[in-house]
Amino acid sequence: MSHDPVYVTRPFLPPLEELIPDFSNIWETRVLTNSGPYHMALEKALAEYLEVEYVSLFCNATIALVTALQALNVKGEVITTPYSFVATSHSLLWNNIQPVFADIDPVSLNLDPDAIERAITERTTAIMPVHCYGVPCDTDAIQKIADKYKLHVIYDAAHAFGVKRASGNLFAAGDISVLSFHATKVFNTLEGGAIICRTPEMKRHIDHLKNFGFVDEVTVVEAGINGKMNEIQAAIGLHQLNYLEEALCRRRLIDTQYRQAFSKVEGVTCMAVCNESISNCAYFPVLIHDNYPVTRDALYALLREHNIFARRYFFPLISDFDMYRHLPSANPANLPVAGQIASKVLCLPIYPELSDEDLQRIITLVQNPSGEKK
Ligand code: T4K
Repeated sequence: MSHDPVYVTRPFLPPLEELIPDFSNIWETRVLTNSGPYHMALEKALAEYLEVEYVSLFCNATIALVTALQALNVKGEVITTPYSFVATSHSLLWNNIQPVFADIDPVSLNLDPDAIERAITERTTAIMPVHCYGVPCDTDAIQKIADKYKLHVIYDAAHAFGVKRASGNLFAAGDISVLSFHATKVFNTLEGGAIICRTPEMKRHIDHLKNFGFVDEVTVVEAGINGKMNEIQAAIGLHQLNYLEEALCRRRLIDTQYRQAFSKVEGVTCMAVCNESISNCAYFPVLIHDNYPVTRDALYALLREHNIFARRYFFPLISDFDMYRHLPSANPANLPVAGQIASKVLCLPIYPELSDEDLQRIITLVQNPSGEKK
């Protein structure tokens, strides 16, 4: 029996008919972009939802990361994780900053604070950690290091929308957090992103930087970029917010079913459940160990044969791409944990519309990759 393809994710969208009145309004008013009413309303709604004061919307998280570094005037070297999507360290290169890779913690898969401290040199000016898969970094330990060495902290929070933490708002950590609203994320505006910062002055600065550096009609103060989110995206975002809790609930249900199903499968481990935070279940990574009947790549291929497109996020490590490999910190001996994890990880499909039937097919294949009758 052939099945429709099942991808690692499928964007959630509100019903089209709900969007039409807003699209009609945008058509009528011809206000398409440049901080129009939907843009302003989404910034306000997100600030409320995220319980933060200052949100600046962006066209995507990559441009937001580039802009965040400019807003803080970061130069020299920045310590970051090799276990992420390549946009994290690309944002450093766009600012002529040298990425310095530090190893990750084997449980959270986020930057290991001890490794951060070991990587500091006199050229270090900032730390760019990632809340990988939405799992919060050890923000207290990172802030201690930042305070001790007077470093900025820019969190790449691309995966973290919707994560709630008991010990204080995750997005209040560091100087700046950057969110992604890409189609593949828990909350999407097709493409999109946002910067969360801590002061009105910083928000003003960021808003100038995302609009070419214009302060008013006749004054340009910096080489800003065009990082603005348009009105259609902002309108979609406002509707998405209404469905967010429902979407998160379905994700959590799938997460629980995977965990139960794999709890007794030898050679498969799921990410530890973090009691300190409520997960957004943005991804469902599993680690495939040597005592599993087949290799990680064989399981990946087996799933593909069944039209199921799991992904090896984040393999290869950023530090293993040719363009980063020459950096001294990219040496695999410096990144043993990240190297191990990248060779074992497989992200299984998780999204609100994943059907029970498809979920069961995935579970059965992972439980029994050799297809033996049991
Ligand atoms: N920092 C971190 C830590 C990130 O993970 C990312 C992005 C960024 C920064 C930068 O954020 P943005 O600038 O994008 O806002 C995807 C996403 O393109 C990327 O946004 C994301 N991280 C990364 C982890 O995943 P690919 O190359 O794996 O995407 P793609 O096109 O293969 O999509 C994966 C699956 O999703 C497809 O097989 C099918 C499904 N899909 C995808 C799209 C785009 C859909 O069903 N519809 C769609 O429109 O990078």
